[in-house]
Amino acid sequence: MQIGIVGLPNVGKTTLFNALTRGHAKVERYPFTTIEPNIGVVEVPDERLAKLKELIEASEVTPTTIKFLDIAGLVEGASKGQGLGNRFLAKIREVEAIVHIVRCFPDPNIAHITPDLPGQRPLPPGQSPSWGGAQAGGLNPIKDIEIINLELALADLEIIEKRREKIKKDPEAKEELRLLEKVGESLKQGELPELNEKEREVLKEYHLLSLKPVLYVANLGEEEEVPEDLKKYNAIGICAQLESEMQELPEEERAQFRAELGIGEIGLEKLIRESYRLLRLITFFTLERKKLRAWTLEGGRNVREAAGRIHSDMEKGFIKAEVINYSDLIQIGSLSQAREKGLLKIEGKDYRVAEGDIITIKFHLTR
Ligand SMILES: Nc1nc2c(ncn2[C@@H]2O[C@H](COP(=O)(O)OP(=O)(O)OP(=O)(O)O)[C@@H](O)[C@H]2O)c(=O)[nH]1
Ligand SMILES: [Mg+2]
Repeated sequence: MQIGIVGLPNVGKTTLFNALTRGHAKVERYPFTTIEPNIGVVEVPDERLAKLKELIEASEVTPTTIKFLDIAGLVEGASKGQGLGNRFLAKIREVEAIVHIVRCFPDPNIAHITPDLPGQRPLPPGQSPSWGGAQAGGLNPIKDIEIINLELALADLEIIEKRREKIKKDPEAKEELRLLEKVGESLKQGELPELNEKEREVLKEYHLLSLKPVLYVANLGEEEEVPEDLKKYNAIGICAQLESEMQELPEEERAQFRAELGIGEIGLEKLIRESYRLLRLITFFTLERKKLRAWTLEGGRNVREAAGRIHSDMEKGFIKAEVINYSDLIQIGSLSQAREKGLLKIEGKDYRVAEGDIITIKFHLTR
């Protein structure tokens, strides 16, 4: 599972990335600090792993991970080549989901790159209008979100246009052409098209950014709360700076620090959990020779697709799967008893994987 972090320049993308990955990627007061994308892997906390480990006497436990990709800030006109972000839009085409970070911290020392806010400084000669509107401290989260989403939509429209040109004379591609037109029309209206499963499948190969699930994250100052108008985006609030500073502390001190500041929930765990919920992700487990492992899957996927998460050979050569849910296993107390009682179910490729399923894939090698 890969999640791309997007947002305007200087909004705290890398700060959040560092907090998530305990990394030390470069963070500066100035926009366009990140040029080459930062990539980091985060373990997903899951209490069930410890319980399962004990129950099945696992020798090795591997939590599931999410890969985060932190790219250069996007600016107005990015899809047309402004700024640096456009070069890296391609990088986030491959991700499964997007974390869209929005600046909500007021700090007059950190430029906020957003165009046409009242009172902005005039452009210095030779500067591109897309980021010349740097205005210190001003906040306008909704406008910021709209700028980014427009750029994502424009970048998608370009892909759709290219594809349409290519297939417009192909009599066999009529349906696809109609679908592309429908999607294009919606995006032009600033809306998301309503798509059925089949249509989504057809569109998958274009990796359209606008169709990816998005988690909006308000990067708050220490005193702020998520602004009212961001609630319609289901935004969650996090103080990236504080979270990243806290990563530097030893574990014991971190808890104390939190208590002192009155921050109850661990912000990063909240972010990961919310990502799961909003992106409708589920966790399933595998157990192979006492090696327990957790995996991430989009909700609604079938067990053959789950097999593909583990290895493409398993998906290709899928025969069947043996499945028991975590809650059933915990209740019954052991795998052998579960087997005796017939609670280990044999499922075919169309079985829809449920949250907490423990799965053993039977497959043959197709090569
Ligand atoms: N006050 C405050 N400053 C923050 C917060 N998060 C980030 N910053 C500061 O904002 C500046 C930009 O942070 P970065 O993490 O580099 O931002 P970015 O979005 O990765 O920027 P680009 O890579 O240039 O697009 C740095 O000076 C950070 O210390 C925050 O929550 N509060
Ligand atoms: Mg950065």
